[in-house]
Amino acid sequence: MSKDNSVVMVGLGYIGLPTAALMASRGLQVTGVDIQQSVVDTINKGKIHIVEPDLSGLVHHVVSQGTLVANTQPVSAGTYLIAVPTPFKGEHQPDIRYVESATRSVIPHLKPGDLFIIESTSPVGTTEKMQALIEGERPELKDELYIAYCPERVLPGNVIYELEHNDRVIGGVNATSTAKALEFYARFVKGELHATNAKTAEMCKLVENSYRDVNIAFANELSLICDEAGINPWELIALANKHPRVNILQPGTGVGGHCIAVDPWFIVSDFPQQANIIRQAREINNYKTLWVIEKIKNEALQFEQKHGRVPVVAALGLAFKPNIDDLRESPALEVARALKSEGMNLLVVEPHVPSHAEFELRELEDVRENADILVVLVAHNAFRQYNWPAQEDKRVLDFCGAIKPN
Ligand code: SAJ
Repeated sequence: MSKDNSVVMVGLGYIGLPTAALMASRGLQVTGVDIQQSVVDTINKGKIHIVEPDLSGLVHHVVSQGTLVANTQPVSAGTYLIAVPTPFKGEHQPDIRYVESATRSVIPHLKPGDLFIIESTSPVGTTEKMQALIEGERPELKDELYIAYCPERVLPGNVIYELEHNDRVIGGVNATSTAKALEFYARFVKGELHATNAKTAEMCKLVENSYRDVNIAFANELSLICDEAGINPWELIALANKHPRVNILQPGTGVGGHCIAVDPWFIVSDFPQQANIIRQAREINNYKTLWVIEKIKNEALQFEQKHGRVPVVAALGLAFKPNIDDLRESPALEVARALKSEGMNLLVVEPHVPSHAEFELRELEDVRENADILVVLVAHNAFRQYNWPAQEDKRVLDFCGAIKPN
């Protein structure tokens, strides 16, 4: 492997494409594989189909120099990486069908000495399952391949930098596999590489996101308690965080994105007896979004009773977190949709996207003048930094501590 520069990356999504492009810019010859012809065509034109700062220029560069080529089928290579989605099936059960079909797609190309690495977030034991699948189909390759798991841990919006600089946890199915995988990542990762076994590496990824989910749930639970007690939760948290060993996260509209609201269920579903705090954290963070919707509905009702007309409600923010244009699995979007389906007179502001299929997007200035109730759903800097004039006549419900104390 060490002299073989060829890599196949199966899955050209939010992780696979940036990783493929980074490897291609560091002297590796990469074939990116995606089942969608349109994705393959877009990339081969040097363009991208996802939103991520700095990715477009990098992909354009490596495609023009010929070190990244996209294809709908794998080709023969020295290293195979799998970065396909692991969605849910049924009630929060992890579905590893795409990891399995990606693995099956490379099996005919495998030869002794090849390195096979799974990066997709996966339930514990997946790497060993894929090893068994490969060895079942190609028994002659038993003990001839290097097989490992290495999760990515990049933050959407900062992927290119973090792919290169974050530490990586690398777990092989045996010590030689771990060593081979370490040698491979050392070719393009500047962060430290930490060796372990496959199961620990799989669990490590799930634990990282569960840790964050539990800590956000703590903050969200505090915000519900504070609402009852008449205390500003952001002031409270800022003060508590002055303690040298306390670092509480921020309450908000709920937890969105593709990772933190998903990965903890992989632990809960496999360890239902033990994973109690992890399950409750998920439930609290999901409930927080419903609570926000109820709060807004109540406020609108009170307005109607007082003024004899339905209020104009402005929803500020649709993205799943501050200062990005990513609306995937966004609690703010869920709130806006729920208000719209209630027939509310709704104005929506999302400064990070040019347009939206379901909502006509407005300027901040416009809604500030015309709305009766302002609800802040995402703590975008654009809202934080806006010069909000004192307006006695307007109600402001700030669910993320962006503009004024509740
Ligand atoms: N959130 C809060 N309060 C906070 C922090 C976040 O409500 O104090 C909310 C955000 O608004 C958002 C959600 O949580 O809706 C998740 O945002 P995030 O910035 O915490 O995380 P993601 O989903 O963008 O990325 C996470 C990262 N994991 C960790 O920080 C442990 C990233 O490193 C992972 O690579 C990524 O998940 C992934 O792909 O698993």
